[in-house]
Parts: sequence; structure tokens; C-alpha cells
Amino acid sequence: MEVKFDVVINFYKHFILRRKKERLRRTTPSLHQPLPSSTPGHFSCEMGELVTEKHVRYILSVEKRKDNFESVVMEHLRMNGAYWGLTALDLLGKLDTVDVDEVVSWMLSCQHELGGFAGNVGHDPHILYTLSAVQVLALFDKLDAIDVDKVTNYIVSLQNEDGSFSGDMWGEVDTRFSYIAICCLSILHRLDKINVEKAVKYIISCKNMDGGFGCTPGGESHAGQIFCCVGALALTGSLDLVDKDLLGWWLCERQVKSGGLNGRPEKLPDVCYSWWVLSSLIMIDRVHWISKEKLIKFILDCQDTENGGISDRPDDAVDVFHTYFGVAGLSLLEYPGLKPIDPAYALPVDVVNRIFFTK
Ligand code: GRG
Ligand code: ZN
Repeated sequence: MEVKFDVVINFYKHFILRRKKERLRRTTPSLHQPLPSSTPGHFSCEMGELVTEKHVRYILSVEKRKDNFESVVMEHLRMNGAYWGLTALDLLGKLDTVDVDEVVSWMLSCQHELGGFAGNVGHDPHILYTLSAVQVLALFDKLDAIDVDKVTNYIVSLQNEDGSFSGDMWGEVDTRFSYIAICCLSILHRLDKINVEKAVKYIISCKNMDGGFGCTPGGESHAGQIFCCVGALALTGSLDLVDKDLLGWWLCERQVKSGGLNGRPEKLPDVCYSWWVLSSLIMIDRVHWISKEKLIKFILDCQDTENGGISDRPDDAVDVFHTYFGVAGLSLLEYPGLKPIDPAYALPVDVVNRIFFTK
């Protein structure tokens, strides 16, 4: 019975893949060519343009405001907000507008005695905020401001017997935390302190028959979790464990008519999936299976061209999360004038090179 089921799945998989590739070849012959080069801010005349200066002003204004709705609901995850806003500024070439010492000293005041970082001063530590803190410190070349062994011990303490990771002392397990632990320790040059083999085995146990990955074993495939699992496998040199054609098919099916990407079947497109889906497609070398031009147009259509910022879908309210993932998506798409971003570390490529090649 099992063998027969496998045969059906494989037949279906190859039939769909062949149809997909034929469709792409037939309808969009330019897809396999490099993107057309043009000057920054003028990608294509029908497409609109990235309003860089306005996005910079929007990000800086969000950081300063302390009294509006967005800043109140963001209070407990300000550390994540700092990573989104500051990385976006760097990709836009404007990180020098920020007071580095002020940011670093605030970040250090968010570190708990256990070694992990909190979302804001006086809150509890969590692995989610710890990665954001490490990423921002890397962005500013300030990793030497922290006690690396202390942060490492905190992350090591969160690995469970089965190789999975908890997010904090309360024990919730999720493949997001596996990615975060691996990404953090890799940036800190301490990957050897966890059981990588078990961590990889756990991630593979979350792989589904459709080629995707979920939060825990048996969890539904979701593009966000796929980024985490593929990213963790990329950072540990384990991408050979992924069925790239099967997963690539699932991921490229996420592109809908408007050009935007959704996070799973039958859902609405959302700018942030430009990051979760696209970075995964790049890591498994299948990015040419989607229309880059259509996705660029979708992201540009989600801009507030008057006041800056990017929203999840056209005409919705903007926020820093979608502004970052919109800009990061455009960077992956090689939009002119943006710094390139690394799809696994979610940091600008020059920052990653500095971490690994200059020290
Ligand atoms: C360094 C980039 C970076 C990430 C750190 C936290 C984390 C690691 C990854 C999060 C991955 C994830 C689960 C992303 C999805 C976020 C999202 C848009 C969730 C919304 O889910 P639903 O079910 O939305 O509400 P849909 O789109 O399915 O309707
Ligand atoms: Zn979103």
C-alpha cells in the first residue's frame, strides 16, 4: 500500500512540476533572464517607484513616537521593531542617521541576568528578542559589547532532549526557535555549543508530505515556518535533506494573480511573504519559478507614497514590520539602489561578510 501511495505522490509531483515549468517558459520567457537594469528609483515606467526618502522618514518617525496606538502595542516587542526598522534603514543606505550609542545602551539595558534579551526594559527574556538584539549589534559592528558566552549559555539552555528549542523558560516549542538558536549561535561563532545533529533531526521531523514544514511535527506547512526550517538547514549545511523540487513547487504556488505571495493555500497575499517565500526559494535555488516583476509591482503598490511606509496589501495601513519585509523582499529581487540582503541570516550581505571574513 505504502509503495503505491509513494508512486502516486511522485507522479503527481512531477506532473505538476513539468506543467509549471512549461507554463513559465511559455508565458514569461524573460523570467530566466536577469532583471532589467535601470537607475535607482526608476525600475520600470508602468510600475511606480520606491519612495526611499519617505520610507526613511517614516521609520525614523515611528521610532520617535511614544504615544500613539502603534507604539503602545509595540512596547513589549520594541526589540523586534528595532531590528526591522534599523535593518530596513541599512538596506536603504541610511543607517548613519541613527545614534548608535543610544541604541546600543538601550539594548544592553534589555539584557536579563540569564543572558537572554527582553523585548523592552523590565520585561522577560525570550529567544525571539535575543536574535533581534544580536542582529542589531551585528549591524552596528558592536557584538563585542556583549558577553558572548552568557548569551550562548542562555540559548544552549533552551535546547530540549529531542533537539527542538523552547522560546523561553515557559517551554513553548516551535521551529521558529530552532532557526533563531542556530542563526544566533552562528553569528556568535558558537554553533558547536549545541547538538546540531539533533537540532537538524527535529527540524526534519517537522517536514510534511507537500515538501513544506510546520511549527512542530504534523503542523500545517506555512511559509513562515518554511523560512525558519530552510534557513536553519542552510546555516547548518543540511539543505541536501530538502526535496527542492517538491518544496519549490509548493512555494511558487504561493504567487497569486496580483503578483503578491500568500503564506499557504487559499490565503490572501501579504507583503511579508515576499520575504518568507522568496528567501526560501533563493536558498533552495528555485527563485526563477516565480515572476519577479509581478512581485516587485505588488510590493510597490503597497507603499504609502505620500507619508512613507509599506502595508501588507494595497491601501491598508502601513507598519514597520511590513515596511521592513517589503524593502527586504525588493532587496532579494535586486531592486536598484538597495543593499543586497542574505536570505539565511536576514542581514545585509556586507554585515554577514564582516562577521565571517574580517575577524
Ligand atoms: C530574522 C526574519 C527573521 C525572523 C526570525 C520570528 C521568526 C524568526 C520567524 C517567523 C516566521 C513566521 C511564522 C512568519 C509568519 C508571520 C505571519 C504573517 C503570520 C500570520 O499567520 P496567519 O495564519 O496569516 O495569521 P495568513 O497569512 O496565513 O492568513
Ligand atoms: Zn504580513
